[in-house]
Amino acid sequence: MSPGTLSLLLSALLLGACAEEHGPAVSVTDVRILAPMPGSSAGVAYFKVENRGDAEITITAIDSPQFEDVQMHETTIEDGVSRMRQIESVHVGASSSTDFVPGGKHLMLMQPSTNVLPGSLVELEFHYDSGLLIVNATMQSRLPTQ
Ligand SMILES: [Cu+2]
Repeated sequence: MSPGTLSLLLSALLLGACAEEHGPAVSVTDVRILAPMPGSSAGVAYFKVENRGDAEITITAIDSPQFEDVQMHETTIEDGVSRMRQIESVHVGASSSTDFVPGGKHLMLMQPSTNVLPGSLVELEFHYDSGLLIVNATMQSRLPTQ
């Protein structure tokens, strides 16, 4: 083996280690899935989408095998009244993150395809640009708002 070949091999190894250390560019963390309120059939999910990459990503859809209808929504206050509307896509800038939180962007989980109860595992499939990210979280029960 020539010294040149050896140094090429070494740099390939170093590059590999580097890529592993940085992990995936897009991740979803702090996932909270809440069961429907009494009298409602829609669950809700909150989470943080983190984009450590150097290009903006666009989330075009989020699906779940446990629900027939999953919609991204955004709550806004108009004339002192809280309203929510469906949003078709969500952008997450390079080296940035977007939060889905109560009172802001959130995910509505509607028309359960199985008997989803508190304690059930729910899978969320995030479709963005050419990527797909799957996360699982346990549905939590919640008390009605006071
Ligand atoms: Cu909503």
